[in-house]
Amino acid sequence: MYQTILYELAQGVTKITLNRPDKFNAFTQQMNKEIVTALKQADKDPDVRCIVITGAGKSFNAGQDLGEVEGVEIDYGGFLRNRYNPMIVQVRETEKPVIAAVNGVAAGAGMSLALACDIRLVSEKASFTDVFIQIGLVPDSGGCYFLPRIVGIGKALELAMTGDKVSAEEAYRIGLANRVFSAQDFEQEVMAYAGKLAKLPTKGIGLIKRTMYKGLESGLQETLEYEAYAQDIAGSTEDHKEGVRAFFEKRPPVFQGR
Ligand code: T3D
Repeated sequence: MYQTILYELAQGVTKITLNRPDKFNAFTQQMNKEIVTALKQADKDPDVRCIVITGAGKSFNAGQDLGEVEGVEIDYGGFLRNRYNPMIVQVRETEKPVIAAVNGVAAGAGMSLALACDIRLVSEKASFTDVFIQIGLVPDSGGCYFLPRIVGIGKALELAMTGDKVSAEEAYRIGLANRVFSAQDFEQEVMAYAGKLAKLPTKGIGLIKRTMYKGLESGLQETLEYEAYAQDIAGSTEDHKEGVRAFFEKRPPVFQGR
């Protein structure tokens, strides 16, 4: 069904692999579209309780495929509105945790995609580069939104203005990476981490995602009210009941994700 990505589901975790390794998994129009479709598919499927986005081969993603745009007159605004913005919005609207498993370099819009994900797990061989400026462009695909929120405005401006490469170690130090794993164990560690998330109350995690991102945009009163609204929903889930029951029965809870 997919031509530029791989879609695999096992034990509650969907792995979406960007699969153009000879081009460092650079985005084509087809790939932008397929990522949106795959995220919607995973969001709708009750068997999916965590989503991992990773890259095939040596890199995570090198941004726009420059071969596709070289020498072509481009309506840059339209390009982003039609291709990249829907992809980024879909990552955020997906009511399941989305992990970027950054196996190698994440450049340009590839870095922005990783930033849009909820959690970034990084191989020791990974790096990030906000490479846009090196071709005279502005960070897009949410880069100007996510980066200052994750690392602070001073560091964000530095990374965007220079396009300098950030190593995995530095990414962890500045809060860009949640965890760094050895390259050898990377896939196994990522799947173990994702597997743990997939066993937690999925509905509750979706509500945390929605409420916390909304909190970033709102004042205290509005956030308090939204928390109350979200808690009404979380409080009526089977997983909430199971959590309380398990506490009193002194056993580990078994969450079903609903
Ligand atoms: O129209 C618009 O552009 C608007 C949309 C913007 C969204 C964006 O993402 S703009 C940013 C576009 N991306 C870039 O400018 C990144 C270009 N690539 C690089 O700077 C470097 O390749 C990397 C830093 C990503 C990796 O460097 P390195 O030294 O590890 O690898 P390499 O040798 O440069 O690349 C390896 C191969 O991947 C190479 O192919 P070859 O020569 O072995 O056949 C290279 O051409 C290919 N590749 C890497 N990036 C792209 C690419 N091919 C097409 N498009 C790419 N973006």
